[in-house]
Amino acid sequence: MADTYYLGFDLSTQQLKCLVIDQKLKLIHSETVEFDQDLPHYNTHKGVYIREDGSIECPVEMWLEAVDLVFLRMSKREHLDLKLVRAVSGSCQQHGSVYWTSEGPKMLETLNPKSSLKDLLFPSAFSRPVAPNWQDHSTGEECEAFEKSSGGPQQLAQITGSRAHYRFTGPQIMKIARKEPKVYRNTAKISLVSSFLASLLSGKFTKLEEADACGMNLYDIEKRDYDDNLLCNIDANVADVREKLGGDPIPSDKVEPVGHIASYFIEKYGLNSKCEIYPFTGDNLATICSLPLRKNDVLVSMGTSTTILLVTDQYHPSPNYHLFIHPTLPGHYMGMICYCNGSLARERIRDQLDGNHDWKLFNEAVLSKTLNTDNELGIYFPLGEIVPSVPSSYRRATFTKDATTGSVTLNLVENFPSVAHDAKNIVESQALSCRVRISPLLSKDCADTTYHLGQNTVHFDYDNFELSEYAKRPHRAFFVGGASKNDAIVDRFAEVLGASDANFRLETPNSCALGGCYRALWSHLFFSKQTETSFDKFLDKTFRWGTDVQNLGMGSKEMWQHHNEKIAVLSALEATL
Ligand code: ADP
Ligand code: XUL
Repeated sequence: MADTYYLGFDLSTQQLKCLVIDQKLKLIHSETVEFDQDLPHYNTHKGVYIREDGSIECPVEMWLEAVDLVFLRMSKREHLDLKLVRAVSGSCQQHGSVYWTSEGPKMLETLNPKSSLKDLLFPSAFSRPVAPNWQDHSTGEECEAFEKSSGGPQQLAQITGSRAHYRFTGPQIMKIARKEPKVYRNTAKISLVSSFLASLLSGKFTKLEEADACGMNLYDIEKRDYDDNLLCNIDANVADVREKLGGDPIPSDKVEPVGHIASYFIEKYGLNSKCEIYPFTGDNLATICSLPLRKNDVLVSMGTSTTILLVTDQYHPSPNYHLFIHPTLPGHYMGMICYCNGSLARERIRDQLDGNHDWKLFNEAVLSKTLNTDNELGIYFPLGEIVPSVPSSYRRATFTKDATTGSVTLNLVENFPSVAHDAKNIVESQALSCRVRISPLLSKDCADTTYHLGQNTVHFDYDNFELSEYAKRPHRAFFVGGASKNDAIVDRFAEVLGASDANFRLETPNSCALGGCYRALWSHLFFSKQTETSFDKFLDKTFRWGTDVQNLGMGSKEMWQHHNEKIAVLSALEATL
């Protein structure tokens, strides 16, 4: 069978990347345009402009130029025949928005390949030359208005999957409507960055994609419709706001191309007129599509901060994390939990143990069987934390538990006997915090019935559950990011999370773009009736398990049970923050 190719784009903050895979998921090519380096005339710093009032924005013109440049470079690669590309999808930085004039969408439909996207579209297609970036923090007043109009953070999270956030698109559009009324009036359509790129490639204005639309504080996830009350924050003329957003988003369970590649790209760069464009989504959502993640699987990303992504069928929103509609699995959601205090907090303890920044002593402490921390627990937040939502704080405690009632008595202490205790305790408490926050998102059948946690009620964030709620184990855990190279840290995390089926470690340097490639391939096969398999099963079957992941085996069940003893203690210790 002749090879066919699938493109996955990633328009992130600092670069535009395009990966090419074949039908067997083999990576054929990777092309990147680095904004600061390759397009220095925009004078961006790490891809953005930081304004005096603190706003953070990206030049739309630069993105147009980047799209031409990435295609130009690919069209010159001898081993890459762009005629073989059957389908395209991808992902973009979440929450950013692009503002079109009424001419803009029409101009997309008549792109002349003799010119460039930038010269053809800029500035007249856009009512605003810049797009708000997810790092922007300038919408404090608007966030307040969003929470007030819905009854508070918890109610807003219940409706939209998240409480109000500066970066979310609803508050961002509201700010523009208030502070730049002329721009808002001149805006006929608004795209998310993901639907903007899909629009460029298909040569027509493309609706928002539903999973990415959950990052706006505007979309009622259970009703699967925009919430009029929330839209009202932008403009009382709700019908007009809906019109600007292009009507209902593209439902995530609809597998259909938004169109074919625009003739501009066919004539200019040699793409095939049959090449289909599938919806683009947000980068975190695409990351879960880059791995064979199924319901109750969890991805632990151990970068500077710790981010947990998990696939769930439980709609249990919280103001402390995010739920999005899953981009490819009908009836499922993606949970995203972000902790500020990940690697940096561990590094501080490492450096107290070893001034040369070596992890050896830290790791020995984490794995030590003789260092007894059984009646200790510590919380280490050098930075203010999101989950739980508290300012910078440290707590160390020893505890006793009443054998009959299970009630916990804490004894707060200044220090443990040595810093080695802190090393062991920080990894345990970070992992335990992840564990208790993912439990309500795991299906009921994840409960380990061989172990009884007891009936006492414990409090975490906005939840008061019986301890037994936390007897759930994810099916599989995937560890990625800088600190996942560290065996001691990963072993302990795996032990506390207690995945029932497997633990894996993998490198995901290109995860968002790869997720786009896989979505393009699967969507093409599904739409053309070459497969009836769902996305997760398809990827599970075709994933290169032998080469792309390292199986870390199973954690010990005894150790998982051992850490259960500290759930009520963590709840009590967090109550002191
Ligand atoms: P980001 O995506 O946030 O830029 P990375 O995924 O590259 O970050 O991870 C960077 C973090 O990984 C650093 O803060 C560092 O502490 C941590 N890290 C790197 N190597 C190790 C290691 N061997 N052991 C523990 N942590 C490590
Ligand atoms: C997610 C978020 C960031 C951006 C990065 O809510 O704001 O992860 O998506 O591109």
